[in-house]
This record gives sequence, C-alpha cells and structure tokens, in this order.
Amino acid sequence: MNNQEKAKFIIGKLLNYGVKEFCVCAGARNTPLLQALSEEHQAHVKSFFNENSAAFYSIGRIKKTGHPSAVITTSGSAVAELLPAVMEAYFLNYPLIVVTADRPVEFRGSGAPQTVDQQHIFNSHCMKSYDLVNDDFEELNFLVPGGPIHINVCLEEPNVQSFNQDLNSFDGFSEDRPMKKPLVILSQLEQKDKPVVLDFLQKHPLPVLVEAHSNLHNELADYPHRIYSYEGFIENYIDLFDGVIRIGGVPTLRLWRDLEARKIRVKNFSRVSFSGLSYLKDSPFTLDSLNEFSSISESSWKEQEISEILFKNRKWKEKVDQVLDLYPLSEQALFAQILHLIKTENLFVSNSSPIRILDFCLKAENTLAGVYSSRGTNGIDGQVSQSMGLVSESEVLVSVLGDLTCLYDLSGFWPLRSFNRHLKSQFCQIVVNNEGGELFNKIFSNRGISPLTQDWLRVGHELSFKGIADMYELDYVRTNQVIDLKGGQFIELRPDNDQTRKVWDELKSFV
Ligand SMILES: Cc1ncc(C[n+]2csc(CCOP(=O)(O)OP(=O)(O)O)c2C)c(N)n1
Repeated sequence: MNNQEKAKFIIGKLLNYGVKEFCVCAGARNTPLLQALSEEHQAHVKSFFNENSAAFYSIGRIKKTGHPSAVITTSGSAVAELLPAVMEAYFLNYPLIVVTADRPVEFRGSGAPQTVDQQHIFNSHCMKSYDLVNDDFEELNFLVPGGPIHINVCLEEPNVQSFNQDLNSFDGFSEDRPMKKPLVILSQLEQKDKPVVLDFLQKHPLPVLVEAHSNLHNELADYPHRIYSYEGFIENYIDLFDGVIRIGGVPTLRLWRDLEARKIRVKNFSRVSFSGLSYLKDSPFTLDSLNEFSSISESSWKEQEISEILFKNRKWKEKVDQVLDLYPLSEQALFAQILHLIKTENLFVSNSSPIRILDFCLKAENTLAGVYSSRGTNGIDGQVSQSMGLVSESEVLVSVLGDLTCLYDLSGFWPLRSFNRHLKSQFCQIVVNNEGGELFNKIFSNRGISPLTQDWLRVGHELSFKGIADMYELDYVRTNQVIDLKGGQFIELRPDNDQTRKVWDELKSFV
C-alpha cells in the first residue's frame, strides 16, 4: 500500500469504530492522514498546534458526547506530548485513539531528524498499541474497546519512495577508502570542540557549510572555501561531491535529508552518538579522531573546480542580497536585520523556519556570540522554557521563535516572574508572527495538497502577543522593523507573508 492507501484505510477503520471527531495536529509526516480525512465529509475535524491540548480536548469531547475521539500527530516529540492525556484516558477507560505518523522502520535508532522510538511509547497505559510497519493493516480489524488505543503508522518519505531499491545496489558507504571530493558540514558544536575542528579545516582546505550553531561562524567568516546561503544552492551541486564529512550534531539543512535518497558516503565526527541517517549504522567517530583521520580525505579537488563552485556561490549571494532588498518585509530580510544588530548578545533560535532562515541569511560581516538551538528531536515544544534556562547575568539572550512555537510553551516564561525576575533585562524575546506555521507553506506549495489540508497544517490565527508580554512584564513592541535588541523587550515581528514567499520563489528559478 502507498501512503495514501494506508491513510485511507486507517481513517476508514476509525469511522467504522464510531469516531466522529478528529483533532489533527500540524506536522509534515501526518499529511497523508489529513489528506485522507479531508475527503471524508462526515468527519468533524479541529486543527491544533499543541498535541497535549488536542488530546485533552478530545477527552473533553468524549465526556461530552460519549463517542470515541481521535488525535492525529506527526512523528517525534509530538507523540510524547500525548502521554498525559493517554494516561488520563486509560484510568477512565475512555476510547481515545491516537494515530501517530512515523518515519520508515529503517530510521529507527538512527537519530535522524524527528525519529524517536514511538512505536510502544505509551506502554502499559494503552489497551492496545498497533505498530504498522509494512502492510500489516489487517490487525486493525479488531480494534479493542475499553480504553485508549495507539496506532503508529510508518509512512514512506515524500519524494524518496524508491530509496530502498537504490540502497540495495549501493554499498559505498561501508567502504573505508578515502573520499576524493568531500563536502564538509559543520553542525552543532561546543566551545571546547573548536580547536580540533579548526585545525582539521586548516590541514584540509575543503568546501564547507557552516551552520550557525556550530559557533564557528566568526572564526571561519573568511575561510576561502566556505559556501554561504547554502539552502537552495548546494542541492544543485551535490553530484560534484563523492562524500560528506559531518562534524558536530545532526545537521539541520535539507541536504542532509536528501542524502537518504543518494549514493553518497558520509563520515560522522561528533559528540552525539547517532549517525543521523537510516542507512548508516556506525556510530560517529569522536571529534578528537579528526586528528588521526587525515586519510578520510585524500582530496583530489582541483583548485579550479572549487573556484567554480565558489564563483557560482558568489553570484547566488548577490542574487540573495538583491531579492532581500526587493522584499524588505520578508522574514528573510527581517532576519538579516536582526543579525546585523547582534554583537555580544547570545542567540537562541527555534525550530521550523527561524533556524533555517538564520543560516540562509548569515553573512561574513555578521558577528555572532553564542548560538543555541534545539536539535535533539527538532520539536517545537519547550522552546520558551529552554531559552529561559539560557538566560544569565553575563550577556543578553535574544530568543527568536515562530508564533506557534511561542504559543506552545507560554508557561515557559514563568522564571521571569519568579526566581529570574532580576534577569529580565538580560532577555529579549522576538516572535516572528506570520500567523501560523509558515514552514508548511514552503514545504507543500504546489504539491497537490487540498486547500483544507493546507489550512489544518498551517493552523492560521490572528492572535496578538501583547497580552503575553504584559502578563510577563516585558516591554511590548509590534513592528516590521527591528531597531534594537535591548533586554526586557517582547518584539512581535510582523513579516509580510507574500514577500517571504516571493523570496523563495524568485530564488527557486535562479541557480
Ligand atoms: C512538538 C512538535 N509538534 C509538531 C511539530 C511539527 N511542526 C514543525 S514546524 C511546525 C510549525 C511551526 O510554526 P511556527 O512556530 O509558527 O514557525 P513558522 O513555521 O511559522 O516559522 C510544526 C507544527 C514539531 N516539530 N514538534
């Protein structure tokens, strides 16, 4: 069965079981389930961005209506957010059904983005847990009544349906011969990792992508082989590389996910014990072993080949600058403004668009102090709380969050009104309020997703953050221009969504 057939089958079973109301939660992986639901006109659907709220709301509905109710989520920590409500339903014997989309089974244990062991996560607090890995859907004919039910379903990755066949004929990644033309990706690193990484890059002048949370941006600002604004650019040149050397955590950039469908070898050097790829079973080498592994790269890059990529990259950057000048109210242009203002402040960026736009906008002339992100499960949960834990006396923390991400964790500001009241002036909140999950617009535009499904994914709203700023006694500014980053502020940044989309569109046609 393909994704759509699986999704249709599950939704059909739930309707037969007596589910009338569905709470759907925003996320890319569960899109086939939402798409199938959008074709069932008798289903009542409510969309949520917070899985915990969706599940407790469903319990309220079961209480009120007496009917079973279902929640549908994406993969990753989104699934864990259901646990308290599943427990509640278990002890009430309530028919709460949670359907969780999962990555294909070969991703399990890899540490790849948004991959967690979600198959039996609710353990004894469920009447029954179904783990639908392949075409084992017959099991669903016997849905057990009497309490919560978990249906975990593995869905194929969009665009890489055929990747299993590709990999069967490919054994290159297990070979130990040196890479001749590798690309280096620097991802999340700690301060103490800097010397060994810089030393490696000095010895091996290779093309390199530097994610901001590697905290090596300043040191490598003028590194001769650095590729900037690489999202949307590097994908076009990937066939020139015969391998990837990843240094640091699991990278954020889109290219990392695309590797799943490509025959490219990867060597990982990291403190994190996960390969981050389904097809790479070996744990990463330690960062210290970068010293010993000079043999990973007997570079045969010709200076001219690298110069050509760098020349194209310069042209691309010029085009990016032009487009940002043309659309000054786009999120990308506003992010460039923030980066221009950052000097000694630390920066925390949330998942979804902010972390990607940060890397996209970063320029050699920007100076960054500490950059923090949240790339364990890549969730949008708990981001305010994490940023609160990073506030300190020594420097101001600027936190840039998406609007849904901020709304997800509103109680996270609590320290500012209690034990960290004295640190309020050390914290500047920027919420990029594009009125919903704008990332989904970027991922799914022109992909044949029904308008209804797109609405459910986006979870559009017209909320203002003024009340939140007031509640936590931060100075509220609503603006489409960032002028300063002083502490004690809550800046609600209002980009023009049309301009944001035009930036991506114009760049799509230029390589
Ligand atoms: C806990 C959790 N639930 C769901 C998701 C799926 N998800 C990824 S991005 C996103 C939308 C984020 O919206 P917002 O914070 O407004 O950022 P924007 O996309 O607008 O930049 C969602 C729901 C997730 N990553 N984590």
